[in-house]
Amino acid sequence: MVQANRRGSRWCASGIAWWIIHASAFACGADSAPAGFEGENDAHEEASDTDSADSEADVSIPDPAPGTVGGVCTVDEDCPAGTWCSTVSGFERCAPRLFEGDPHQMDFAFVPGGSFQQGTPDVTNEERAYTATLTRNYFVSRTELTQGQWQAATGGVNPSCFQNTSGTSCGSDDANDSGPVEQVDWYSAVAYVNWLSSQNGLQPCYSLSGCSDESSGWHDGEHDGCASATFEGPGCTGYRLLTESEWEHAARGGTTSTYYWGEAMDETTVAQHAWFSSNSGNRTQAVGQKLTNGYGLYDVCGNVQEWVWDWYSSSYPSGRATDHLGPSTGSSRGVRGGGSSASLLRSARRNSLDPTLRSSDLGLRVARTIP
Ligand SMILES: [Ca+2]
Repeated sequence: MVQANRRGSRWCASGIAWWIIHASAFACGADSAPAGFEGENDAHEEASDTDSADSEADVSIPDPAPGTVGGVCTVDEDCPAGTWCSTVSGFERCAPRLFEGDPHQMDFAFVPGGSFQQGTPDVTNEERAYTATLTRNYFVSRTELTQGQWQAATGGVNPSCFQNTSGTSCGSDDANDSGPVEQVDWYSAVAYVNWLSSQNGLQPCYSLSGCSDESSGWHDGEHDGCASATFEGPGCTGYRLLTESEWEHAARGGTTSTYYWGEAMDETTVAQHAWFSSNSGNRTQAVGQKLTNGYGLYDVCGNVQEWVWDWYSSSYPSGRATDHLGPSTGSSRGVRGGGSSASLLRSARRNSLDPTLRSSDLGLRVARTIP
């Protein structure tokens, strides 16, 4: 099922591929699901230790007190050390401050924990909805990680294809600081967020072992793979990737609609919110130009796809689950938030890819649990 899910199409120009590797929910899902599929798990599905399929009531997570980490604020002086008052109107919160004084400062949005319906109602495919509960509030970077931010971490190494600001061929002029970093494999994404934690005196959230290219490291975005990767769990205080459940909750921005802007899928409406096949010019675009969702996040749908923590499983938990981390093993990692066509920009739409894959439409977004 996982391999069958790796359906792809590509846009090529000037001999360089702008890969749109997408698993079509329509091609792989409900239409061909056999009777009795619902409730069955594939070979990779294995509940994680922190899962609890239960009958608990929905939980409500307290909002951080004003002036504490994640709390509302008016000016920087309201916020504790290591944070600042995010200045975007309507989203003022004491958010982490990275790279003090650096032009590539990362801006984080506050996402409240709680319960929500993850997936799509009334389907029996890999999006079959369940009640997901997230027991923590968390920060999510408001944009996809940029090339400038990646280079600030790597001393200028840029793995991206679209280092230029125009055209459909890979460029090497390094002029695209505001473009999303891409051609980053999953292991390099994990190594990057661990690096962010270590730079800021925080607990690294992942342990990688048995990596095949430890000599060259993660800076070039090309990790050939590791024997194992372990996650400290959502209680980890450092920077990390989102879990798939956290990603969808953040992407919905408080909505239950098909798209975070509602149900409209006409090109004019979609183009106000997302870069996709009709308006992207078959390449990535600078982050943060479209309308945000309800939590202040840009480009959650469209532009690059974003790695998440979870191994992919073709079924969600049945009923309810709390702090779901996905299966404990697998062959592909979850990828969310891309989509070449409007129908693939749905908040519930899932995808997965080999964790060693690098692609010019595949990057990451950074998260952190609010203590
Ligand atoms: Ca995206």
